[in-house]
Amino acid sequence: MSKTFSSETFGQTLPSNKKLLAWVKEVVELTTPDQIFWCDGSEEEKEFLTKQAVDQKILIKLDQKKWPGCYYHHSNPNDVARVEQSTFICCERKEDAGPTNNWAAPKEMYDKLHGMLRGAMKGRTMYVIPYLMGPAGSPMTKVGVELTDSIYVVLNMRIMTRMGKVALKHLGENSDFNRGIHSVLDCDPARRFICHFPQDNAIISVGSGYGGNVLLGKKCLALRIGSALGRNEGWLAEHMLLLCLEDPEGKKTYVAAAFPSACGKTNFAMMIPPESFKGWKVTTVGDDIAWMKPGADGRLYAINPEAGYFGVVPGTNNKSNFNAMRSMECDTIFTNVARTPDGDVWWEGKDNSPPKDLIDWKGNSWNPESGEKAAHPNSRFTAPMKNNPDVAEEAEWPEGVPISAIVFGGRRANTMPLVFQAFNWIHGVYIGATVGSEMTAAAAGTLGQVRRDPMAMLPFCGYNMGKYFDHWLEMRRMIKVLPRIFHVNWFRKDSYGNFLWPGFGENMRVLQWIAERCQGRANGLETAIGWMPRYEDMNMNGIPGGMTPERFEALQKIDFEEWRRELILQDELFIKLYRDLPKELMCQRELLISRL
Ligand code: GTP
Ligand code: SPV
Ligand code: MN
Repeated sequence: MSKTFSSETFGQTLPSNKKLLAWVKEVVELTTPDQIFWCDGSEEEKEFLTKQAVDQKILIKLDQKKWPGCYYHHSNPNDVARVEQSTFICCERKEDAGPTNNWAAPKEMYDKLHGMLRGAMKGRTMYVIPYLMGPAGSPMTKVGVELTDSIYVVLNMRIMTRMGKVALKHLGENSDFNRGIHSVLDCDPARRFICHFPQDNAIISVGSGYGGNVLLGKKCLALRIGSALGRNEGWLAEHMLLLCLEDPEGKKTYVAAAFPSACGKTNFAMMIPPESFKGWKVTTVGDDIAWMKPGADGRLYAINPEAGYFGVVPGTNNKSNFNAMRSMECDTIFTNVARTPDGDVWWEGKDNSPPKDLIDWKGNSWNPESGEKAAHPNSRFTAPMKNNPDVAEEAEWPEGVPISAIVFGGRRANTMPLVFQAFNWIHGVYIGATVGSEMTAAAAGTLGQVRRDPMAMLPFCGYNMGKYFDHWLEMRRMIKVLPRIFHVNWFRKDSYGNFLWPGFGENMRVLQWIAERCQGRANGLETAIGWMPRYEDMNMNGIPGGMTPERFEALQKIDFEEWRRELILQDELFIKLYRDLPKELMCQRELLISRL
């Protein structure tokens, strides 16, 4: 092996784990980096790497008075979001990946990727990043090791995961760890592949340097590989936020919620209740991913496998998400927002006064008259979880939190009411399986188009979606105290195109109804689609702009013409999945039609 930086710079010795050493050696021989850097996760290492990143112009240092410990990164303009068309599940049989995933045979894909990786790190440094998904000491925690030639990936992974020595210690001599290889190559979209090998617990990502494509612990391990592991091991890996709601008597209710990318998970998880909700408090367990497993007491327990937030920036301000603003005040990496020459940052929706001399996300001076956005709509902040003033103490609990409610939601201008509750678990699985949402900038694709995004997992399920629904139905047998299931939509619009619901902190009103339904305290009306609150069942005190019964009726309206269309759209997914679709879901569909 060539030179190992950190053993010289920080006195770190190489781990003794033979499987790990042998695999790193193999990848070194394939990619031939000039140097190998074993990350230990220390502060000294962070300083050293940050300085290098600044010297290499990968990071720009922000004004340290305004933004202590914060840095800025421009990604390649061709590389600003996840790319679903380049994301593959590589298992032996195509039908195991299912009709909603891109599939390739493992051997062919390995050959192709190894060909691209051969000599790819020549002249570069290969960083070895051992990391944990989950709190140290949790029985649910998994170990991953990412080998990457991107210093930006290292600095992001050290925020997003528990990284370095802590992970090597957890791993010990065990050979059970996820093997991740990442190389930016020449960042050519034509040579961009994000590939998962569930049977080998392995990931290879090439040709990108951005977010979910390259921070391999996040979407690749915690969701795609994780969902496949969960199916075999009896748990669920979900694209869900986790929050703790505490009522004025101090009673805590834990809620998990799945909304598609850029549809409000971070905002809901960090919500601050309106003034009129005296004594109510929301704390954040997680904002993107939940791993959920039945506990010995029969309840469903969830951990957040991450240690940081990779959050959407545009639209974030002190009013919409106060805790996100606090989270990004220090030790944060900003990617693709707008900046000023003197080290300040700005984005659409921050405030109404863009500073003079703004430099847009592409690095060009920005002209407010150009009609172009200064910050990319999918620009992000990477911030440590502990920056959040309202982070839940439970985020570090190895056993996780017992879930009372599971909430599904999408971004829908019509059809979907503000909130309704499923009749039971199977009906809830049907509601989750049929979630539709308008596409957002979080993935390259057609903005605004409604597509089915079952359980917000369409881009993240690592195996056949039909089998995944089966797994959800199977879980019912393993959970004795079943969480109640709900559906929400913050995005319904009136005929003028304005949101009918104020959203953000005001979502507390919906959350209160949900929590009280779980406790059997709140009333609801049985309707064709589920249980719904009436106007008088929700606390509407002090809603900005007011909420009349008429407006609430528009929000909750079940429009039969819209639902007829909705059922046709649901059919598209069901037909695609027909081979493996559980009968229970077809049956739920028939029941819904007969009720409507
Ligand atoms: P990913 O990180 O991509 O998984 O996204 P996310 O689900 O965490 O979404 P996030 O909370 O970052 O919100 C995305 C966008 O939706 C932001 O621009 C928010 O301002 C907007 N948004 C969030 N909550 C609400 C809401 O209640 N109402 C409205 N109208 N917009 C919202
Ligand atoms: C998402 O797209 O759901 C994200 C951002 O959370 S990324 O990490 O890029 O996948
Ligand atoms: Mn996400």
